[in-house]
Amino acid sequence: MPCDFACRALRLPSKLEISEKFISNMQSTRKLLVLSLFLTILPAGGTTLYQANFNSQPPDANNSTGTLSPSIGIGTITLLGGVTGNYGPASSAGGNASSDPTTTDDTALVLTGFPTQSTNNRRAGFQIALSTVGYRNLVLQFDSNSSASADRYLDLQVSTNGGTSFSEAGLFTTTTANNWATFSVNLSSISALNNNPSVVLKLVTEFQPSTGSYQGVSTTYNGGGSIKFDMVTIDADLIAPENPAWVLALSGLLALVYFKRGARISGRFRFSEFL
Ligand SMILES: [Ca+2]
Ligand SMILES: [Ca+2]
Repeated sequence: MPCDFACRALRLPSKLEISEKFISNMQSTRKLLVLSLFLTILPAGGTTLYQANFNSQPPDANNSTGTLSPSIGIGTITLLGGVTGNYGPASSAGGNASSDPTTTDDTALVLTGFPTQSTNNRRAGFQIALSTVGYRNLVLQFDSNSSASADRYLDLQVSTNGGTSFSEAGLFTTTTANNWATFSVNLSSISALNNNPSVVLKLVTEFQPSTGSYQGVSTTYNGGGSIKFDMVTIDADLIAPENPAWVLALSGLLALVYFKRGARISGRFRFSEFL
């Protein structure tokens, strides 16, 4: 309705102006309510916490050079048990390739110099030290390619105290030589790995189970065999931050105001008009 003389003199808003302003306020209230509820129920989602593709950073068009520095995230690789680390191509003519999507300068970590037969069980390989603070439900995945005389068993051990102690977490078996294969293990059942600043994952060669000796992939074991690694990846779920008390309180207050005012005008507006 138009504003009459007295209304204009006092600069009072008309009923129409009041209704428009009220609707605008209600719409703003709805947006805040939706935002606060979104903050309250923010879900966790999978993400790559760490990845090492061993490719040079930046690329140098030479797949015999590379780096132990991660391509994603933060973590430190250390070689164990006296093995020698080199870099080499992650693909070869006539053979398959690792899962690294890089098409040029695709490099793998190549470990050689493994223990002589029946010595240093679960000692030779490499480890990754990293923090999982803010993450949970870890999944380790890696590609490997072993020569015929390399040990066929890779043992995964995990530490939740910076390497002071380790526990068994998986055993991976390779029976086809010179073949890239992808291995994966879900570590979500080990809750101590979650949100932990001192996680260490260790991949080391292991004797054939229940025996005291290594077993070659497809021929007699020889410590001079090699094992290549690529795309060592740790995926995890981001831990949603707990909403502070004021967000929860605001959510409740906005909900109360919204529905109380909505009920008061229920005869004039439908709820759907605010959606
Ligand atoms: Ca390179
Ligand atoms: Ca690579």
